[in-house]
Amino acid sequence: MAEKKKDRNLSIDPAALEVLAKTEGGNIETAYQRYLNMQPQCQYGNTGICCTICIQGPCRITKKASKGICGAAPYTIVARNLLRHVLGGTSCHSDHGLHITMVMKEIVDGHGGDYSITDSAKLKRVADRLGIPIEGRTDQEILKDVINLAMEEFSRLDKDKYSVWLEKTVVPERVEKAMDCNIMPNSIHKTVTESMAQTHMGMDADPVNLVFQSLKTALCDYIGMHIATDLSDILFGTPTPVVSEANMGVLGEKTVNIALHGHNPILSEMVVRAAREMQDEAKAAGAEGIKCMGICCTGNEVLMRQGVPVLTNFLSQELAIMTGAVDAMVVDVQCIMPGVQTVAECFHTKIITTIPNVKIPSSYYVDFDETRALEKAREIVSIAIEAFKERDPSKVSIPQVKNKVVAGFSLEALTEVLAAVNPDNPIKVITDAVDSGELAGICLFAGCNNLKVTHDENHTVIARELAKNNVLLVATGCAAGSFAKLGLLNSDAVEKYAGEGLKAFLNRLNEANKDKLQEKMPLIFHMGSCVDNTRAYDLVTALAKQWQMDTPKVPFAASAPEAMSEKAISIGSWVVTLGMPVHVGVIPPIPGSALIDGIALQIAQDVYGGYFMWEEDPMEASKKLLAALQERVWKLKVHRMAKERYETEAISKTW
Ligand code: NFS
Ligand code: SF4
Repeated sequence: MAEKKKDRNLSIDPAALEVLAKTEGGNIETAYQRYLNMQPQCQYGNTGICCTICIQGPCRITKKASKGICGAAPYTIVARNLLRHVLGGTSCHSDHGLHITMVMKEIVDGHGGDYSITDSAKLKRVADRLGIPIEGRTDQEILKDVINLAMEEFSRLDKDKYSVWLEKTVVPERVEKAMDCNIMPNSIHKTVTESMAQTHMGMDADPVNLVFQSLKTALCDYIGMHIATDLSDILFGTPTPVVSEANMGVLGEKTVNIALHGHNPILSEMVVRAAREMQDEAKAAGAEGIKCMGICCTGNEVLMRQGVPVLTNFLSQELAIMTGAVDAMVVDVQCIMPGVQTVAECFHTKIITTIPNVKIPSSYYVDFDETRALEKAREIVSIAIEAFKERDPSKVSIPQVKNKVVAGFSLEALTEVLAAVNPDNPIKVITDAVDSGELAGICLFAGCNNLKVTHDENHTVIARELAKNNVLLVATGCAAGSFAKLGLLNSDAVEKYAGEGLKAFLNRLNEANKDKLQEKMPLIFHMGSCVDNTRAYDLVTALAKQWQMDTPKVPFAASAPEAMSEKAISIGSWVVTLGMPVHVGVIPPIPGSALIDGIALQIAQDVYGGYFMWEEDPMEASKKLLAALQERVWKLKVHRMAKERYETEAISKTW
């Protein structure tokens, strides 16, 4: 197995391959090399049957030792590890949401500094959805209530008061389901504390109880993410269609190049603003100006709202530095490989960490104090300008690879595009196209890169296959990063890869929007960063309402073809809980227990309508996703016919 992995292509991204080829035989180490050094990886850990919860361990399940030292069975160990993974993801997303909440609390209290409400219409929409009065009130008054409620979503302790953000954003059947299964969260912090306690040595040994708690925790992930997206839109604006470009060719030979890496727009928005103001300083240093560009989800945030180009996605973050043309890499939170610092030390690049709980030894640390945000952002840009002066031209080698990107499809923006076809009921444009057979369903591509599979390959192969079969595609996170880099987020890709039905659908949108939008529709709609998976799920909710069905009948599937992080596991878990089939292209550490594996792959469907599919082969994965969509389209049709024939309401709670 390890040998096979060594022979495999490392990436299908031509820019990444170019950088890798140049350094082959050189001494700069990257994740691609470290992955090979790591082979063979431990199969106990890989399948989930290694427990390190207490320090009598590690306990591995073998033929000789069928239980942990404390007597924990494999199903307990796998389920407990799963809950710990979900906890990691949930905490990360919720911490991100909380950070934005607390910055906005400052606005409420009258010391927002450089931050203020940008999108008052979104504020009103969010408030209205949450049941907060908006009539005759100022933005400041409405925001106060929204932020107080957001803070309660983290801290509520009463056992009979439940998350409002969850209740108000999904269909009522999903809330009922969560209540029935006793997984409706009171609040994020309460659930996280419960779950950490539940996974301590000598606490819960019941695998089913642990799995249910994983789903409850995953719902907190959804709440934290939804808060992050809603508040980011209010603070920085709801994305609208934007044209940009992606891949390492966006690096300027003569500009100060600042890579924005991480997740939270609180920092990156300010750096983009400061960079725009400081062009003259860069010129005084001999540069032609300053260019910002994004990596990972901070990249997605500033692409969506500011049109900032995409430099690369997760796996190739170190390779971007190896072009010799990145002057500063500014990072906030999550998915930052510590390896970037080691690579940066071979060049003039400065790694700038900014957040108290994300530091890297030897990097620059600029404490990003939000009360002095713009001043701090200027300090960061100044470091980049200084670094530019030290750039060694003999080390610069920029792959001339870039592709046009049309992005910015928040659900609001997508709805507006659809409204050009049907102003009275925009979402019906999609449901009609599915009902008529023009579209085979909708698929969300989400998630990361993972060296266990070839970089970017699963993403692209599955997307092209689904497009050929007329599936409407939306994307977030590093999946969207892959598509951006490899030229799938533009209308040329529609010509190349879309089946006839999808083409006809997108052309109808083009025709209706031709006076409004400068660009034609892309093959895949980029909905934003990973927290913006809630935008994609809001689309599911809108479709369910239009079809008057609970979500398990909606022909919508999700795929994380190259899942890597704990966040991907928590997202996948709430997407399943909220009724969707989820394909994962890298098998998570679950199959070590046949019971837990069976729950994920099958039993989940009986309870929630959603379920997981593990499939590493991209062509097989495409077939499974298409089959899952087909089944739902068929059920939808049967129910509609029953409804028409017997003039009854469709039985919305069965599937
Ligand atoms: Ni999502 Fe976005 Fe990328 Fe994965 Fe990391 S950046 S939050 S976790 S690797 S998609
Ligand atoms: Fe081993 Fe039990 Fe400790 Fe886990 S909790 S390490 S199974 S003794």
